[in-house]
This record gives sequence, C-alpha cells and structure tokens, in this order.
Amino acid sequence: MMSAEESARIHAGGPQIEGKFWLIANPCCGDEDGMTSATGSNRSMGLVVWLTGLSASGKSTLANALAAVLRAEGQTVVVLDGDLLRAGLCRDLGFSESDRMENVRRAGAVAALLAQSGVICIAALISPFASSRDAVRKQVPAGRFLEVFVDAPLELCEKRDPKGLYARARRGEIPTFTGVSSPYEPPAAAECVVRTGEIPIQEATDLILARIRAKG
Ligand code: ADX
Repeated sequence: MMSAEESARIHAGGPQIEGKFWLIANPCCGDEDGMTSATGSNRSMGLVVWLTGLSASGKSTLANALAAVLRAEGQTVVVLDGDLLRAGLCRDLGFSESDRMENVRRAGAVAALLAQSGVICIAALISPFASSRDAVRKQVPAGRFLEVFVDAPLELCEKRDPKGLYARARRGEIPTFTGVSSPYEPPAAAECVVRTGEIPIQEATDLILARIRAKG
C-alpha cells in the first residue's frame, strides 16, 4: 500500500477534481501557452504533428521515422496511425464523410490530450476534409499544432498501391476511396509541405524535424 508521504508527493502540484487526481494537465491552469506537462513543468511542452495526405503518400513511414529520431533524443512520442486506430478506437467507423469526420475528431481529441500532457503526438491520417483538420487545430493551443501536408500525386500513390486498394477501388470494389471516388482537400496553409514523390523520405523527415525543432 502507498504511504501517505508517497501519495502526497505524487499528488503534489496537480489539480484535483472531486478527490480524483487529474492526470492530464488542465489547459486552463498551465502556462500562457496553455501547455503544461503532467509533472507541472513547462520544460517539455507537447505538440501535435498532423500528417495529412492520400493513402500511400508516405504518412506512416514519415511518422515512424520522425518518432524514431525524437525518441532517440529522449522525447516522449506517440504515433496515432489511421490504419491502427481503425483496428481499435475507431473500428466502428467506415469511410463515409461523416465517419471520416468522426474518425478525425476522435484522433484529434486523443492527440490534444497527449499534447497537453507534454507528449509529442504524431498523427498520420488521410484526414481529407479541411474543416476536420481545422477543428483539431482549434483544440490545441496556438503554435502547438503542426500541419504537415504529405504531398504525393495521386498517380504516384496509385502506382505504389502497397495494399492493392487503389486497384480494387478502380474496379469498383471499394466505394468512396480517397482520390478515386471520395475527395481530398489539400491544406491551404500547412506549416510544412513534403513532396514525397520528389525527395527521399530521409530528406522529408529532416524537413519536418526542422519545423518541430523550430517550435522548441
Ligand atoms: S480517414 O479518411 O478517415 O482519415 P484513415 O487515415 O483513418 O482515413 O484510414 C485510411 C486507410 O484506410 C488507408 O490508408 C487505407 O489503408 C484504408 N482504407 C480502406 N478503405 C478506404 C477508403 N475507402 N478510402 C481511403 N482509405 C481506405
């Protein structure tokens, strides 16, 4: 059993709601950015790095490459990958416009909570609708949301087609497939654009890392 002393030490500095310790820092109680790590320190402010782009544009590869570098530097990083979320948290959702919006809303809510607790959250979702991405941005304190447009032409993504989904979509076997039978709205003002058809993944990773580092 935890001693009273140990309990007091762990709970010190954190807000309490109805006797329960609030593990996630309250944005209203943080620094002027609204961001405070779970330890109450603002040394490690969280960040949401939101990778958007067509299927097979390179989002997951980039997310994992970024995470590897940042973790090697001692940062706490969580990757939220669309394909993986859809196997769990979002498994009840399909690919209609409203389901995609709900998918992005859930991922965004998790990302915002993680960032509030000091984590660098890298989300890799097609997130085809600008309004959904903007809604996530609004949940994150100013300057702590980095939208990255993983910009690869449809023809290239279709040529890559690692899961054979584009071919199936063209045969009419998958309805509402992004880029084929469902729209993708490119960001108008992303903080970073990486053209994965023109530069190697390493270079794209470095470009995004530079933007992350510029955030401090
Ligand atoms: S999003 O549009 O709701 O943001 P998300 O990133 O979660 O999509 O999932 C995209 C992945 O689901 C694709 O990479 C692909 O593997 C798979 N997928 C299956 N059906 C579709 C579809 N109709 N449109 C796009 N991706 C699909």
